[in-house]
Amino acid sequence: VQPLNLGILAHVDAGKTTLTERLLYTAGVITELGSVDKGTTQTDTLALERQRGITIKTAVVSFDLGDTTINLIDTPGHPDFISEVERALTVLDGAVLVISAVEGVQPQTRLIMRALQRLSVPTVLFVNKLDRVGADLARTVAQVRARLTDRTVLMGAAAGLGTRAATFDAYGGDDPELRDELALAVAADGDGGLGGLLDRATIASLRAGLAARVADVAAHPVYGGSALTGAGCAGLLAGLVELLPRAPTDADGPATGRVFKIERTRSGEKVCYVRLLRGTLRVRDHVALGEHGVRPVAAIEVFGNGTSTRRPAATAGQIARVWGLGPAQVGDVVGGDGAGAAPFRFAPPTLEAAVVPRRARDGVALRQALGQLAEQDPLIDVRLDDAGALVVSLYGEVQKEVLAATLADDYGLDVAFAEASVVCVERPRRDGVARALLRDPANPYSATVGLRVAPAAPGSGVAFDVAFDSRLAPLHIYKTHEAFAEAIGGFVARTLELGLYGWAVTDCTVTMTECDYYTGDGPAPPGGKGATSAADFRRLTPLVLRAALRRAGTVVCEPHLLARAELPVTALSATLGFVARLHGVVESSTTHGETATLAVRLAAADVQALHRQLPDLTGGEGFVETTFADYRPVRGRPPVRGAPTGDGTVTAGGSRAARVPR
Ligand SMILES: Nc1nc2c(ncn2[C@@H]2O[C@H](COP(=O)(O)OP(=O)(O)OP(=O)(O)O)[C@@H](O)[C@H]2O)c(=O)[nH]1
Ligand SMILES: [Mg+2]
Repeated sequence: VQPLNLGILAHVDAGKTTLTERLLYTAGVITELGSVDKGTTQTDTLALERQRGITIKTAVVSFDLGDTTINLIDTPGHPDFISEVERALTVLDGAVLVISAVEGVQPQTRLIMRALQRLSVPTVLFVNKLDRVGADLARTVAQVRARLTDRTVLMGAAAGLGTRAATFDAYGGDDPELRDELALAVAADGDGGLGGLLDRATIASLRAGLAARVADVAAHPVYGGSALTGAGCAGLLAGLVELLPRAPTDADGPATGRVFKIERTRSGEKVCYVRLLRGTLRVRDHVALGEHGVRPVAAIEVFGNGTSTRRPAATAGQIARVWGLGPAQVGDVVGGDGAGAAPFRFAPPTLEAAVVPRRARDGVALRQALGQLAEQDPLIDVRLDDAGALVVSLYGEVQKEVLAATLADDYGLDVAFAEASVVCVERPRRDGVARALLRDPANPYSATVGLRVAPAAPGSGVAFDVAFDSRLAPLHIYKTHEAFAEAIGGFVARTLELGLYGWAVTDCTVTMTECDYYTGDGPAPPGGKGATSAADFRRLTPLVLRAALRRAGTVVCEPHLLARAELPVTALSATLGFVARLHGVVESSTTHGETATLAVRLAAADVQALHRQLPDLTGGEGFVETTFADYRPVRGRPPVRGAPTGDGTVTAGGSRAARVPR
């Protein structure tokens, strides 16, 4: 059997979980259909998910169809849980992007489609909820073509829209409509290769050609239906099996895989969900876990045939639940050379909030619990602030409530969150260079380190490289040039977590320009310094880097969001006035009959004000949705996090030094 790891992705509430349930039912894995509204589905299994009717964690269910094992990965759509989607994206062979035929293309739909395209994940679109009043397939497809991709191929025809009896029948055999649809796709494709398809004699070869184009992410088949009534779902399933490529299954050699989900069993055992990319993973294999060392695999379960079963091994393409990988974190690469593809990033969390236990004696337990939760979701990023309070990074209010409820339900911890505040970043203003020399008596450490920090493109993150005479690398301490560069790069990354104003420094390149050491032979450096050790580099690098950073100076930047508001036309001018007072930039403004749609870029700190004011401005008729846009320099005085020293810098004893161990 060949695995097909298939992600179900969409804006919140589009019907992913309902569709997952329906596909399981259609494939015969379950004989009774669960419902999100009753809290009885296969994938929304957490108590919180059932109470709230939203998906919070990625879940895997599987079934066999012919010679294919389909692993369905149901993801959350709420923007507070976008990091779950981020991780799922790295393990997919294909995706179904669900779009509601009533709401149409929504902000998260676009965000996800862009990510799927960037990662070259073959994607089929499913226009759901054809049974709901207001459903419109043609309008939705037109929106898809205008806002997502013009490489659509509509795979069938709908009837009875907006009623329980709505249907979607997939084209088959020689349906001329399919040829017409392909002709449209050809026109959009230019010389991309679809042109040749139309001339082919048989519909079979035409469809095979389409599958090849889907695999190349050059065409997106569009199916329609209703996950609730089941209309169109058998056709969708057949289309997925026909048109999406299978996972590569090269089982030779040692295993490489990626951890995309971690859960704890009732008894507290840690289970890692690993997508095998290459090779074979066996029980008792010792596997490398990136920076977390080497661990023996204690047990393996492989997904297939409706469940996951104990197996002695898992092979490339499969999804396995793996026991024994103690220190693993979500996102880790298991085995292999460690050089997995760089993880895909949506937006970082833009908020943080202090969390305190209501019972003072729960402090230690709270730390441990947050440490465990952070291992399942590295972006939770727990740290201690200067006042000794635990601070967690957050995407939004719903995530905050979910965290509080999880701490209460799973750990028996009653906590209070302070109001969330916006997390800024710092970017270097210009190049800054600093060095400390081995033979300088003022340098207390037995090493030479020279560093340059330079601004880099917005959104590029932190890069580290070396540019000194390679003969001067201390290979008697670090063995290889790579190991030395990795060690210094690690010290650099940790130092940059705390910039001049207390925020993390990003979008820069740090270059090691000078390096020297003393082996203990020959003339000793002044000040009675002994032979250079790893500790000298570990302690000196942060000092030099902070000096370089002070010379470069930094600009504090705050997150900006793109807010999309819908409101009655009558409320438009009042809303525009309010947005202007918040220094928002109107990117577009359109009206359809009575309704106006506004796209506005705003500082994240001001978005709350818009949320609060909108009901008043629009008589309760407006709503607003936001997505992360970018970071922009703060207007006016830059906010400082941590204890300021008075010279525009914060004490290095600030928060990051006191990271919670995981
Ligand atoms: N009428 C109708 N309702 C649907 C359909 N599919 C889903 N729903 C309803 O839409 C709501 C959301 O469905 P879910 O399956 O939870 O949507 P989701 O995309 O998984 O939501 P999140 O995981 O929270 O992002 C529920 O009330 C479903 O009953 C459909 O085809 N027709
Ligand atoms: Mg769901």
